[in-house]
Amino acid sequence: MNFGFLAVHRTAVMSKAIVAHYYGSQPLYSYFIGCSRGGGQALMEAQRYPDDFNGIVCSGPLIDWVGYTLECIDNYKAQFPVGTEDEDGVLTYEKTKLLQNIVMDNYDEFDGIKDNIINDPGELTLDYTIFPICTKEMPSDDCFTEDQIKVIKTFYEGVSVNNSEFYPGFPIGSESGWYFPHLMTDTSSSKFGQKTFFGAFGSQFFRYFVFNNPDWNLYDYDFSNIFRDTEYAASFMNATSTDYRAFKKNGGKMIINQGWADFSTTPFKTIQYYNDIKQADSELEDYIRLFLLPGGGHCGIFDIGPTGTDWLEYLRDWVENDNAPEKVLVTKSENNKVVMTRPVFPYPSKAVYDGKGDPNDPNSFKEVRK
Ligand SMILES: [Ca+2]
Repeated sequence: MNFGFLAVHRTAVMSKAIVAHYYGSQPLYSYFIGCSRGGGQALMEAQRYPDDFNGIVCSGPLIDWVGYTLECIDNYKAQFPVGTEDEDGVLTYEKTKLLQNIVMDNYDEFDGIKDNIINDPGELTLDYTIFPICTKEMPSDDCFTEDQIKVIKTFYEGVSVNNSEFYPGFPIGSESGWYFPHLMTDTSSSKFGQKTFFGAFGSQFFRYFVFNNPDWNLYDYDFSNIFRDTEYAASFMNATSTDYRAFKKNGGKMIINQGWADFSTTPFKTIQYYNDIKQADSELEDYIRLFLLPGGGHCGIFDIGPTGTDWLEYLRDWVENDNAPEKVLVTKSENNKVVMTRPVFPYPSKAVYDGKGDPNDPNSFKEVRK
């Protein structure tokens, strides 16, 4: 329970008591900012303890632990289909580079700019015929084996249970981040009995949160039991509630932001969830807004596009001055110098290039509502 939802709440209560004791008065405003697991904590706070914070920044959130970890396992099984100790992964580092190059050659300029950034992966459908297939006898550096295509498909298509999507896969443009957590064999993971970071992450969740069984083996698991098996773990781990009535009533404000090239918490889940909470309250944009960051990685890791901005300042202006964020400027820096600035708009709006201006200048983009 502490890890699931109580710890942040208790920390907030204690911190406010310390502040009040030291300064002699309660803080005027309290803010929370968190990414990944911290993004999940951000949602949990707004859902369960809507009095704790006036404003919350939720970045790249891990919303649904069950779906996320099942995807980790599904991807892991695709990459290591046999499960023996000496097994090499199907998709190699070199092939992820080839994959990135082919994807960028085919989709980068769809948004009008050749910059390795896919502006809106949600509008694209991947055509698998762009990937050259090796003949059985002739594996080579510039083609994929059928097995490698299978891994790639698993990553893009997410995890299905009983033939329907259980958790969405990764977008076009996120490939450069795939290798490190999902494919790279790593000795710090092998002590958990899996070869990769995410393999370990997924199986540890099932071992200790779902089954309470250290011998649980991901290769033996029948996915069709997932709903029944995870009901209890989901009840305290998942931040999937769509009920923000109390947070809204208290005047709470939340900015959610999500990298479009996130290789860990897929943006498709964040968008799905945002659409769900929007469905629950048509006035959602009055107090919760989502910003999608083209080329943004996971919490600043493997960013391709511009993601630098002061979210807290936008949030503070919203909470304290009632200035809702209509447009956020994000920057990309090289050697401590800003080389690119672009605007992002609250979803479902997006920034679209005007086709002629300097692509590093925010004035070359206009807001288009989907
Ligand atoms: Ca582009």
